[in-house]
Formats: sequence, C-alpha cells, structure tokens
Amino acid sequence: MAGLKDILQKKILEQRPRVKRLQNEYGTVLFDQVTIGQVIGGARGVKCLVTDISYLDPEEGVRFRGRTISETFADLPKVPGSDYPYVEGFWYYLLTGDVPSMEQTLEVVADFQRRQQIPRYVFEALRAMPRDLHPMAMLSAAVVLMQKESVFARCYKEGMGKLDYWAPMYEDACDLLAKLPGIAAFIYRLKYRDDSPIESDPTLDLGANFAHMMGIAAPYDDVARMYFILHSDHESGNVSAHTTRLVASALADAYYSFSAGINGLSGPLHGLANQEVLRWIQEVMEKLGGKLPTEGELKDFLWQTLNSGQVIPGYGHAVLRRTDPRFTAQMSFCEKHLPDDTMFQLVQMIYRIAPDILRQHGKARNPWPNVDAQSGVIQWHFGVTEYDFYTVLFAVGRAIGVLANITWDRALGYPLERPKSVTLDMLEAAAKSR
Ligand code: NMX
Ligand code: MLT
Repeated sequence: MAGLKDILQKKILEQRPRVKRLQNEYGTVLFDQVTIGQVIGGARGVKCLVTDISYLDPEEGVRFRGRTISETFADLPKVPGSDYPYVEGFWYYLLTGDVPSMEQTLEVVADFQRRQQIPRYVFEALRAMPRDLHPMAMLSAAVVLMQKESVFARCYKEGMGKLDYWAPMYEDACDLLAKLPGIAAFIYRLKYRDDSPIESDPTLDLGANFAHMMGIAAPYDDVARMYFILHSDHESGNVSAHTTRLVASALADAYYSFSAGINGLSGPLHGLANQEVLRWIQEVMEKLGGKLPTEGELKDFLWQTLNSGQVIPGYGHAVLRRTDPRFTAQMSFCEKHLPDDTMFQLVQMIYRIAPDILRQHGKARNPWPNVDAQSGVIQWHFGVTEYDFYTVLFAVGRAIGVLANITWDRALGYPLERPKSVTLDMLEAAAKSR
C-alpha cells in the first residue's frame, strides 16, 4: 500500500500542469477588480489567493476539500467508540483530497507517534519563561525554537531543486503537527497545574493523547478531535493562514512560518476572540451573582458593551453572512454532552438576542455568531477554565490547515507574495479622475 507521502507526490504531479497552464496560457485573463474601498478596507473580498484545501462560502460556511463539516465528520474513519474522526485521517484528507481507509489512517497515526518526541530544550526554555507570559507567546516561542530541527532549512542550505521543496516541507509539517499537542499540553500543565507535565502515551491517537497529556478524561479526547478539525482551515485570507503562507512564500521553513501565523492568531479580532467570549460571559455572570440573566438584563449588557465602543466577541465575520457552521457543530456537541450547563444556556440565550441587537446597532455586516462564540464554553465545562489558554487550542487546530497549505504551496511552486502598495495621493488622484 502506497503511503501518504507517495500518494501526495502523485497528486502533486497531477496538479502541477494545471498551475503551469493557467500561468502560461491564461495568465492575462482578468479575474477580479479592486475598488478604492477594498484597498483601504483590508482587501476585503479581493480574490487574490489560491488554495484547494478549503473554501469559505459566505452563506454556507467552510468546506474542507469540498466536504461540509458534517460530511467531513461522517465520511472520515472514526476512532473506535468515538463520535469524531482521527485527526491524523483528517490530515491525510486535507493533504490529498482523498478519504483515507482505516489502514491508511492508522499508518499516519503510527507515523505521528514516531515523530511526537519533543526536544528537551523546548521544555527547558518554556520553564525559563515568565509564568505570566501569555500561553500564545509561549507557544510561538516554542515553535520558533524548534526551527533548528527544520529539514527544509537544512536541505535548502545544502542545495535542492525547486521541484523538490515540497518533500522536506512535508517532513517539517508532519514533525511539527505531531509535536504540537504535547507542547500545548505542557504549556497548560506548566502554567496552570504547578508544572506537573504528563508524559505522552505513544500508543494513543493525537486526540486521545492530547486529552491524556492535559489530564482530562473522556469525552475530552473527542472534544480535542472535534476542536482541532473544526479550527483547522478557513480558506486562505484569514490572518493566521495568510501570515503563515506569506512568510513561507519567502521560503522560510514551517517553524518560522507557523510561529508567525500563531502571532497573528493571537489578535482579539481573530483567534483570541474565544478567550474574549469567556471573559465577557464571566463578566455577565459575575455582575448577576453567578445566575443566568433575564433577557432584559442580557440586552442591557449587550448594549453597554457596544456603547462603550467594544465589539461583541464571537459575533460577526469578514466573509460569513450566516451562523458559522463551526458554531453549530459545537452547539450539537453541547446539546449532547452539556445541555444543562449554565454557561451553555447563556451562550444559547446570547445567540437568540445578540443578532437583533447587532442589527439595530447597524454596523456589523454579519450579526451572526462565529466559531469562537461557542468553543470556550466546552473547554470550561471540562475543567479548562483558564481562558487565556483557549487560543492555543485554536492554534493546534489551525496548524493542520496551514501546514497542508504551505506543503502544497511549495509543491505547486507558488512564488514570493509581494502585492503592490500605493500612496493616498495616488488613490485621491484616481478618485478625482472618475
Ligand atoms: N460587535 C460590534 N461591532 C462589530 C462586530 C461585533 N461583533 N462585528 C463587526 N462590528 C463592527 C466593526 O467593528 C466595524 O465597525 P467600524 O465601522 O466602527 O470600524 C463594522 O461593524 C463593520 O465591520 P464588518 O465589516 O462587519 O466586519 P469586519 O470584516 O471588519 O471584521 C470581525 C470582522 C470578525 C473582525 C468583526 O466582526 C469583529 O470584530 N467581531 C468580534 C471579534 C470576533 O469575534 N472575532 C473572531 C472572528 C473569528 N475568528 O476566530 O477569527
Ligand atoms: C478563521 O477561522 O480564521 C476565522 O473565522 C477568521 C476568518 O476566516 O477570517
């Protein structure tokens, strides 16, 4: 049976002529136009990135390699006794576009088990960091520290042909992905559990091993699998994916590139919103002595937040115009596992009330919840109440998507990203000439 790397190579050879043809025969075809509003508005909606790993439809939400979230969960091989697929099988799927057999999935599980050992110096460096450092800063530093392990950087230094770039990038991507859960769990136990790390169990799949290293019983293994898959990819324009790909386009290796992506994810308008949601929910609960607010109290609280110039965290999106299906997928999990949880009930209440208030407020183009509105509540329920850790979990998931992307970027020979900038004078001149 051909292994993942062989199958990936076959796929790469199939795809390369498509890119070459588009570039050589259709390179001058006009595909999109850009308005001044888009130039000064964060390039919102400008179609200038390409990826086949996932696509985000504003109404439907994300599709991974053409499959919706529910199709992905339904079709991929599941861990026996679990409701969710192996993360390793999902990695195979994102890389190749093929649903792996159980045998192919277990091969990746075994491969990751071989790659998961984390260099000692990473633990020593993390221990030397101030304990009050944000865990995202710790994660980013730990990842960039491992840069010296990069196979890509070594091969590049030794000299390799452009067509070969993808293979060492794939090696780095697998190494990094296999190690990330252990690093994340180590940071958690170092920072919040009195430096009491739990040894990895090399017989477990990635999700179960993460739960084991966190010290949390089932069904937290399924939480991990669901969470990592849901957060993996959201096409390429989001800050973490775009940053990772941008840095990698300069032929920086996966460690430098993903560390940069983590830094982008740590912004409150991006991944950090999941911690902000919990901070905000806690504020509501504290004000009301730990009980659920009435609808009127919640409305007041939402308006106070908006009137003080803050955003409602977990609501709105740059592309989506409906409820994020990642929110809905997590809601289904909560309905099954924590229907009576007070915070879940509050999240549901916010979902009933916030969209109308955001519409009345009149600014947000999308008044519906995104992935972050629901994710922290699940973590809290299973005892991970230290909400500044939540974005680290997002980052472990995001690694799956962005590392698949940069492997393919090198495979398809995508060049250095370097869009053109203009001055305000130039924009004004263009505006006047209309
Ligand atoms: N609460 C209050 N105001 C909002 C919200 C919100 N949830 N969402 C958008 N707005 C405002 C936004 O600040 C902007 O105001 P102004 O004109 O004063 O600058 C206006 O509505 C128009 O923004 P949009 O075009 O709707 O949104 P944009 O594409 O610029 O930004 C987000 C998208 C996600 C950054 C924005 O909706 C937001 O800040 N949401 C809250 C933070 C959040 O949940 N982020 C997580 C996103 C998902 N993720 O994980 O990355
Ligand atoms: C993401 O998952 O990256 C967020 O939803 C943000 C985005 O897609 O812009």
